[in-house]
Amino acid sequence: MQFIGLLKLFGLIGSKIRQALLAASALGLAIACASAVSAQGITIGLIPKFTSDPYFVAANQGAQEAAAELGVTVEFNGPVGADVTEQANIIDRFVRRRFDVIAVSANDPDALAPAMKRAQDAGIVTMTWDADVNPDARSLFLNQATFEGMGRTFVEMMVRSAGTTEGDFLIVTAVLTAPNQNRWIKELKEYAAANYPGMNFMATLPGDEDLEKSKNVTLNYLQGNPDTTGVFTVTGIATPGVIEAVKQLGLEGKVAVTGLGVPSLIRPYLKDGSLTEAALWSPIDIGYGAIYIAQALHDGTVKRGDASMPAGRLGDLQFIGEDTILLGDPFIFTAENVDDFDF
Ligand code: RAM
Repeated sequence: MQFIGLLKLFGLIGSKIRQALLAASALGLAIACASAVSAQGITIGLIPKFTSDPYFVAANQGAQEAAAELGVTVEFNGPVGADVTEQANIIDRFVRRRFDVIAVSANDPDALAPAMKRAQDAGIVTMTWDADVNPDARSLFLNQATFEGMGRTFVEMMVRSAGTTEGDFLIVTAVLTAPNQNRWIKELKEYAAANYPGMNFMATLPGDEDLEKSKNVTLNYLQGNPDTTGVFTVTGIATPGVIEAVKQLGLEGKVAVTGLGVPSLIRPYLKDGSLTEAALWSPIDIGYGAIYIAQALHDGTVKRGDASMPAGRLGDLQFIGEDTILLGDPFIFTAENVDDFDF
């Protein structure tokens, strides 16, 4: 009886200490002497571009699911807004706490590379998911969809949404340094040039991963350019903001909007017809897959140049190129299917 009571007491103390460690790191305090390494399993730091986005909340949900299956600890921590300096600070804190793997979705491939290399020098495995850093600053990258496929998807969705293959178009992006958005923009322009040469790309404006800012840059632009045919939104959080701007100016039905969309953010617009389609992959699966890759990298069961690796319920994930693993194909949401998704 006494023994069980003692165990309970220790269990309680253990969980209190863990909570305190998590709270301290959330406040941005350096924990000089504490190690987050659990008795069993490795510790993985999962860093999103920013935390105030249901996309990244869902990624953490998938990561925790994988962590439970693998018996590892995943600490999810990122800046509230898309701030690369704060991402670097979080990496440095994870290094001091001697994490085993650091897995990042980067706001800037160059600015984050020095912190990733400091982690490598400390013997920590570094990897990326969703948005890459320079290849020498990480081992593997988990890409959500092929870059070419994304370029084609954006343009074909716009052709269907706008009902034309020509005109003047605006792109509203994330931060101007975002590696995945910059590559998608390059690919969509190349695809359009090859297939629909009447599409003119007039401007690319950053909404800085902020819904209100995405709305405001669109309002300002469309006030001066009301004959715009369509707006591409190449980051999830921008889409509702851009549609709100189009509605506010009474341009609905005249200026088409399409791009990436997180179902929970775009559902009302799909239902009221102001958005006909938007694409995404499963953010839950990208978080889940990232943790399987982190564990395999740590164990040495996957390396650059492999062909595939097993990732739990996702089955075998395929390599595309020697250091990139593919999650899958983007999925297109419409008013008919959006209720099937709960992220
Ligand atoms: C935002 C981020 C992320 C992107 C999604 C669709 O959450 O920019 O990198 O992949 O949108």
